[in-house]
Amino acid sequence: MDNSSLLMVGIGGLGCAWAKRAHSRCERNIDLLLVDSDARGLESSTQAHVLQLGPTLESSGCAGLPQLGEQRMRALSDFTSRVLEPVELVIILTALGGGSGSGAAPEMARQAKRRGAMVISVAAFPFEAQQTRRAVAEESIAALESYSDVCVRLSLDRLAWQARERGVDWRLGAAWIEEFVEGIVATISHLGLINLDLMDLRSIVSKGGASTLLVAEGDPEQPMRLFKQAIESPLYDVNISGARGCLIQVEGGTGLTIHQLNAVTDAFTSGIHQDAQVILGARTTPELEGKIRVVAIVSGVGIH
Ligand SMILES: Nc1nc2c(ncn2[C@@H]2O[C@H](COP(=O)(O)OP(=O)(O)OP(=O)(O)O)[C@@H](O)[C@H]2O)c(=O)[nH]1
Ligand SMILES: [Mg+2]
Repeated sequence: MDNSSLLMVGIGGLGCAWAKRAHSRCERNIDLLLVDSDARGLESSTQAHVLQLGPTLESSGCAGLPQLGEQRMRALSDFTSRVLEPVELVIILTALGGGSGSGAAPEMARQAKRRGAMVISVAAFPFEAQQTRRAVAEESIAALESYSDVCVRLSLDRLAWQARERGVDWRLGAAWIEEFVEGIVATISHLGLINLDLMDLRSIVSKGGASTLLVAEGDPEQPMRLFKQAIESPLYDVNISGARGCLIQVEGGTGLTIHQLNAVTDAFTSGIHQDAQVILGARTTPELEGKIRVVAIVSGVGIH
């Protein structure tokens, strides 16, 4: 797949920071667009499209005003139209609760959708203690979900907890997000043994209901542990038990066996609806010798 047909978009301060780091791990496979009102967030060491929201002379944010973020994003639709021209799939990364991300992310998703692209959004929720920001986030996520084919909710509390475990600053240490996005991009951009493509993805996400993504990497002989790792990630509370659709892409080293493939597929689909549509893809890559990576897109999910 041509990499200009995939676009990663970081929106707002944290969203841009995460997108830059995630992009540096898969830059050959996906283009990058950074959107923020604060110029400091837009500097990038890799090649990126850059979009500053609003007047360029001030380097402040949207001061927690999502309406401002949305208006400014709307005003830039000529630019986004050009960037979106060849794009088939957009992955949006943002943290909600401020002005830029909460306002501009749903508008970006709306513009991408209107141009016929598929939209996967990864949106973090503010800390429990930040009640005002959480109210802003609740409103924004409803709009973002309505314009996204898959919307993955993350919890900043869980991300911060995990960063502490790894001994890093939570703002910089979102390694989990990098791995997660890298997994998605690798899955979508590589051709598999059993070939999956965007049509398969569309067929799964068109099931209706909420959708989410699970990503895990580890020992191919420990399928249940991989599944637990995916479920216990910094996702917002997700319950996949009633899911109606599941697309699973498994990547392993050249030693990947059919037995391992079946075991991991069983682990990831054991709890979903018995009549769910399951689409399976697999590929081998020398980079993953002795390891296995699973990316599952689950649709028809209830979020509690
Ligand atoms: N406690 C704390 N939370 C933060 C901090 N920075 C970001 N956050 C959280 O992350 C969310 C998103 O922050 P940003 O990405 O900086 O917001 P933005 O989209 O750039 O929004 P504006 O700066 O208002 O335009 C906020 O709602 C907070 O919940 C910080 O320094 N301390
Ligand atoms: Mg900001």
